[in-house]
Amino acid sequence: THTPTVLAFDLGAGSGRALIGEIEGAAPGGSKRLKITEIHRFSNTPIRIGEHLHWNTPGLLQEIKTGISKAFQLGYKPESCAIDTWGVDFGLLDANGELLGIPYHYRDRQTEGLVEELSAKLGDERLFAESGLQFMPFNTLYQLYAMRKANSPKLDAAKTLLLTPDLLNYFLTGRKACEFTMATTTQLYDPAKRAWNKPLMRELGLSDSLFIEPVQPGTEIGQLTEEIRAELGVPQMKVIAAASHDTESAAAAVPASSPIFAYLVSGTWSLLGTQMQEPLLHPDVLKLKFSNEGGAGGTYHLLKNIMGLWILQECKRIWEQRGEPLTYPQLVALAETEEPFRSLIDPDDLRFMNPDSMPEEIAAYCCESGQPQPRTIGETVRCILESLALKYRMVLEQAEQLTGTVFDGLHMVGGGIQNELLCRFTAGAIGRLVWTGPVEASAIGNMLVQLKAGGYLADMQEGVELVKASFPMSTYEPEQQTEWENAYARYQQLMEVMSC
Ligand code: ADP
Ligand code: LRH
Repeated sequence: THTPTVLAFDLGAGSGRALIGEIEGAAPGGSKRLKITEIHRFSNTPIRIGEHLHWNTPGLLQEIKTGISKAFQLGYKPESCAIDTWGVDFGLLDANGELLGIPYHYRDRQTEGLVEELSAKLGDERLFAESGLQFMPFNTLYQLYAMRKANSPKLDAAKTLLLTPDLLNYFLTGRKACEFTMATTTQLYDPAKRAWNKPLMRELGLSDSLFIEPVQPGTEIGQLTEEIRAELGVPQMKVIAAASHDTESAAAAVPASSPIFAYLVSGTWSLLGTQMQEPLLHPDVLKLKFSNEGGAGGTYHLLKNIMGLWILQECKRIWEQRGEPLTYPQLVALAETEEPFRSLIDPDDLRFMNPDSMPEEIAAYCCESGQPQPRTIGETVRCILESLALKYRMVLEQAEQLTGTVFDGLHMVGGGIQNELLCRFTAGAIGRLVWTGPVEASAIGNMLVQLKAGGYLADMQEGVELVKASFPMSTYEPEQQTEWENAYARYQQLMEVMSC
């Protein structure tokens, strides 16, 4: 029997992977399952050149090529492949269709101060009404404005802007396209008008023809170019637009039992939100700093970017540099035996976006807020994980307030769910059930869009059913409710004091 097979590339800010997805039992009457096999994994390390931080875009393309080669060498026959990546970042193409310069990394410091500057110039209400987004300093809007202010010759020469997945798809197929879910991360796409915000582009001195008309997830971009097929020795393969924003691919694979549910995509970032049919452009969404981002299958998602496990990743990197190379399980084990709630931080304080030394930044925050500074690695990790869990409670309650919904629990997906202590803490902090799985939600959501495009799924809901049938979930019950309630009260006070 024919086994529908697709290849998914999921590129996170920390690492990328290639996975094969196969529908087993696809014969009529069989019970269908999605089998996933990781065939390639690589790290995604930013490169500092002079003052700027960049992505290693050619290196990422090379890893994607390796993934394609491996798939065929291993004997798989994927009908299509698709790429999802982190949001907001882009490459600029010149009039000959060549890449101009090396794409910037969203943690590059060129956008510092620009959120305040554009808010003063244009007003928060307008900026929000025309984008529906939380004003994150790295949004495409601020990056382009930074280039404009720096009189970037690259920006002057640019004819087309392609967001990262679209750029990589272009390298594979020679076709320029713009995928909808990524477009909605730019802060230059107007969700009410469902169109690019060209007046705003012109007002900021940006060309209004840089952006291409968005296409929906599932659109066929093209086939691998002849050059790539010859280089890799592989046959023809379709390249499909996934829900190319990794967060939205992950959200499409949440194994929820009802259409209204809360989820947390846990990786470098923590994205906590809920699926909607329409963007919610109420002023309270602006006040509580939530985003409306386009999703797969015509959905919109109301969610908040929380700084996430980036904080732990950075500490791990610094400790490694200082001669203490520890694995995640080792770090978690150290935290587990530490004293609870010794010190807490607001993970979303912008000081944690890209400090020189994360452990020192955490210590400084604790000192300034009159709390004991973490002295050991274990104390630091505990502080990070408890603070994240408490932040999740705050954001979950805000999501309920904005949508008028009560969620019975929280679905967690992504690499971060391998941190069982964080999952336990989250259940404790929110005082409700936490369901975890799958770890590879982004790659799976990517596959679902391809399988639907191939005619193997009627709609995205059938994809969710397939996920439920194929991957086990774990459940965490809330523990130590009195302790967590007390910690939350303390946390709320801390947020008030530190926001003054
Ligand atoms: P991204 O796609 O954003 O790069 P992932 O979804 O791969 O992120 O998740 C990466 C995070 O998962 C890491 O920051 C780390 O905190 C966590 N993680 C990965 N492996 C483990 C593990 N074995 N135990 C605990 N946590 C882990
Ligand atoms: C998570 C993510 C998030 C974006 C950030 C830049 O990987 O895509 O949704 O805001 O990266």
